[in-house]
Amino acid sequence: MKPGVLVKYKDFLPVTPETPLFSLGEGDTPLVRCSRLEQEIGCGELYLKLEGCNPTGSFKDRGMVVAIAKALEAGSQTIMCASTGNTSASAAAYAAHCGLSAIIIVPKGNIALGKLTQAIVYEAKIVAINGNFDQALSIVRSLTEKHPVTLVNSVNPHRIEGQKTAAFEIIDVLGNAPDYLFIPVGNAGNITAYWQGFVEYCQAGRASRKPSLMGFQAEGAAPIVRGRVIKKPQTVASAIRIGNPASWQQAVTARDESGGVIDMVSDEEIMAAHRLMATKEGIFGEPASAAPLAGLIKLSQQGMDFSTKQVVCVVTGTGLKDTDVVLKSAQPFLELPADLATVEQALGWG
Ligand code: AN7
Repeated sequence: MKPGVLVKYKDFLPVTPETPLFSLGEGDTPLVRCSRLEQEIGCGELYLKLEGCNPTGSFKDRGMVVAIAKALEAGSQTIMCASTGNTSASAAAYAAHCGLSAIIIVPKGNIALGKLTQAIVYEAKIVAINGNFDQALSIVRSLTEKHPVTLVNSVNPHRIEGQKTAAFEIIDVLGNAPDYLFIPVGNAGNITAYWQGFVEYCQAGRASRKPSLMGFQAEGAAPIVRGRVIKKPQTVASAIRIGNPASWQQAVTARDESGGVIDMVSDEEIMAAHRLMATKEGIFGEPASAAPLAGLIKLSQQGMDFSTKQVVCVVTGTGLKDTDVVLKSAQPFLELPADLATVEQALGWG
């Protein structure tokens, strides 16, 4: 049995004797060496961290298990979040596992169907608003101040605490921090969490260096890159369709302290990387999860030399939640009668 994040990293987490310890199997996700992409890009060592292998299919489970444990410890009965989809899926699952009620607010029409399906099957109370994620988060912040409900968005510090364990795992596997960590940036909680994790592991003597953090937003939803709130964010990567990130300042700090960058990639670059990840390595991430690889390709094409560098890209969520985006642009495939000779001939062996 996998110990889960709470048990495995309890010495680094706000776990007290009163904190309930449970797990849906989050954490300990694969770090996959991608030699075909290394050749394609001209990268010394490239690893993809498959966060889609978490129980609800995204990195959110690492933070949610801690946030829910602390909510239980505090005697809370209901949790609430705004979400572009993955946070709500994770919140609803962990709430169900622990017998809590979950209320989620999502932007109508801009959440991948797999994620909505998760919230439905776990029987969260779902509110779809005619608005975007930023508006949903603003509503949730007000409601959780007024009512006895625990907010489990990443403005809840326990979420960040749990999510930092992904940085620990990378160091545990590689033996030290990589040169670069590429990561998508939406509400900016995860880049904040990774930086905290790398800093803490260094302080604890588990690593002798820290990586440069390379955050990537989508071009139509790039408030940090542009230095202003984006009122109507747009991108094919619905998970990071966020115009006013809650952890904006923390992300800028992570960037600056790590000597990294926060840059942006176009939807075309995201989808090209999404396809490359699948066809070159057999890894199916959701569009937002392809932003880091798109960023690595962009910087490499701009002349940045990664040929002697060790690079980790975080694939934050599984592609199975957002099949629409693939099927919409899919090439037609063969449809034939169930006849040996016909199939043989169509495959060119006729
Ligand atoms: C796959 O679920 O904001 O910068 O409400 O689902 O920590 O926000 C999701 C974000 C990257 C960005 N990749 O992380 C939500 C939500 C995937 C995501 C991000 C998200 P943050």
